[in-house]
Amino acid sequence: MSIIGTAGHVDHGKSTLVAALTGRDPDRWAEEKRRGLTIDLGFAWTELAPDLVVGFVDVPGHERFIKNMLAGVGALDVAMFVVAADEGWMPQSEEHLAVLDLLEVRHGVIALSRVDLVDEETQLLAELEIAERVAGTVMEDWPVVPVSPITGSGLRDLTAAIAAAVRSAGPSADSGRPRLWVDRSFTIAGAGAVVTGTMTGGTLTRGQEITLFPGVTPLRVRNLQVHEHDVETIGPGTRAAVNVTGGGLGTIVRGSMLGNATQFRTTLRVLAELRTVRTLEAPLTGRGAYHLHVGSGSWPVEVRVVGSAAIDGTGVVLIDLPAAVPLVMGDRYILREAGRRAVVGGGQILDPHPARKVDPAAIPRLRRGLEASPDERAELLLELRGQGTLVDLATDSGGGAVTGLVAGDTAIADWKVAELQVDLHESVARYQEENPLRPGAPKAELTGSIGVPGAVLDALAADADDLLDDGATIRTVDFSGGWGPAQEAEWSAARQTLIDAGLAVPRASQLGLGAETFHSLLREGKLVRIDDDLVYLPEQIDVITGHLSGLQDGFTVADFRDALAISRRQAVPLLEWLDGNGWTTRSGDVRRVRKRRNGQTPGDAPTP
Ligand SMILES: Nc1nc2c(ncn2[C@@H]2O[C@H](COP(=O)(O)OP(=O)(O)O)[C@@H](O)[C@H]2O)c(=O)[nH]1
Ligand SMILES: [Mg+2]
Repeated sequence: MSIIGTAGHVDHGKSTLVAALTGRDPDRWAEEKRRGLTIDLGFAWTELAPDLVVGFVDVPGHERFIKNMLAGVGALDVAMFVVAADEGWMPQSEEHLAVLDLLEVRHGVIALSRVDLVDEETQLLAELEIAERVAGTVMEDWPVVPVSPITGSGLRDLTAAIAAAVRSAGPSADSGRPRLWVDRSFTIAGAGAVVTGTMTGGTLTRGQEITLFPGVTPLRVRNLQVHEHDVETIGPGTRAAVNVTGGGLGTIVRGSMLGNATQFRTTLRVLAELRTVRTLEAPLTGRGAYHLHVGSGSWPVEVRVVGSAAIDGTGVVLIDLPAAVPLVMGDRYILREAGRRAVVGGGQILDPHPARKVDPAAIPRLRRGLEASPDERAELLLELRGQGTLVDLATDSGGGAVTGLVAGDTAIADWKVAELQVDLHESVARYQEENPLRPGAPKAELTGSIGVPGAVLDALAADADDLLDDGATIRTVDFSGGWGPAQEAEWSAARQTLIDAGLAVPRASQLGLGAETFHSLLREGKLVRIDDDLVYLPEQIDVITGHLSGLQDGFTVADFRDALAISRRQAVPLLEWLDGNGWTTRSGDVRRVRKRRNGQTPGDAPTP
């Protein structure tokens, strides 16, 4: 199915033509009927030719309602541009032409209406004027069809011309990314919230889950209607009413959007290419009060011109939005200046999440990216950003996937991989230099200093032949642990001190070991820590546990101290350590041995 949008100056006969073509009056509101003036969007449909059902979105032509007009033309396949033969080209003819041109609505017809009111010469002049005005625009090759819905003349030709335009436009594209910009929303007692809009990009099916943007509210499609009939599913190019249910709906406003949560994300700033309209009075600068129109929505925005002071022709702008809007690369927009009360330009979104500082070199690449496939766009965004999550790259590019280094949910551009490898090697080297006795740089520290998630760090380490990843730390393959002659000398002196002391060893802090050396010895098991200030060699621990077999059940700290010829300073922490390691158990002031060095527990029967 296809959607045809009307366009043209107020009172040129748009609504009358839609009514004549469809048999349905698109002006819905009492006020519209009373004043004979379209204020808001109107909708009608008909079977234009056998098997060619089309929907019409009828827009207001009055300049005051341009906002409503723009809400209706965001998802058009084909346009019916109307010029009254008796009035000729008027301001909103020009403005609506600019809109269709900026949105690149490629297919359509020009209805030269109200021909019953003019003579042949005036009609001819009107046709010449139209040809002049549309030259060089999207409308250049559209057929001009003289018509009068009042007398009925030309209606058959108009129908045929629209049918031909619809056929040459082809079916609305299905990219598996359903998107419906809400242009109306209301509540029906007993059914709940209903939104209407033009379906693009994919399908919606009764019962499915869908998300309302910008709030990212999960909803369920309860019912679907096309042309006032219930349907199971709607495809692209369909005007539909969608009955949704879900928590916290509140009021759904025009400019909201239905889509999949995994396929769209909102933004507050976009980088966009901008083409100004040919009627622009003064070059476009950042100083105007602008409104951005995308889909069915409009937002007051701040505009900054990038790379020059002003734009007259084409340029690039950064647009700051006052609220989150789900936008992707390639989305088309219109910019209106409230002060001039006029459409001043429009174009396509280049990057829905631009870098804080725009790189001028990125702009021509992004512009070329507009012609590219979603996959190519995703690669381009990755290339420009260096890294990004797969979901963000897919949503921003309109469904693209990237190749190359992917770690967990993060993709990294090749140049960024090279840069991160340099960072990683530098960080590891620095760490090893500053902590020569540690086993390597802890990963938790590296993820912070390099600024990547753990999965990326792992992938980088796996990729580097000269790095070793032991799970907790990363070190260079040639890292010896930095155990030099100075540490060796400290250690052998301390070891001798311990041996010379028997079991009555000095305090650990008096062994003359540096903190790094000390911790390294503990880590390697060359020293056994009993408490903060007491250590033994492993062979001394063997001697101590060997003494246990000589002790009777119910031995005291003093018994233990005397048996080992040590002082209370060593005996108390040693016994606590023995308790903790299952050698002894304490009850009150006395202990009993649970385990002896020969492996027998005291209660075991003696082996024969
Ligand atoms: N004589 C004549 N009047 C027309 C024709 N088409 C529209 N009108 C009248 O022009 C006025 C504006 O038409 P309308 O469809 O509301 O214009 P719109 O603002 O473009 O939607 C109405 O009074 C119509 O009856 C036509 O072909 N011939
Ligand atoms: Mg109208």
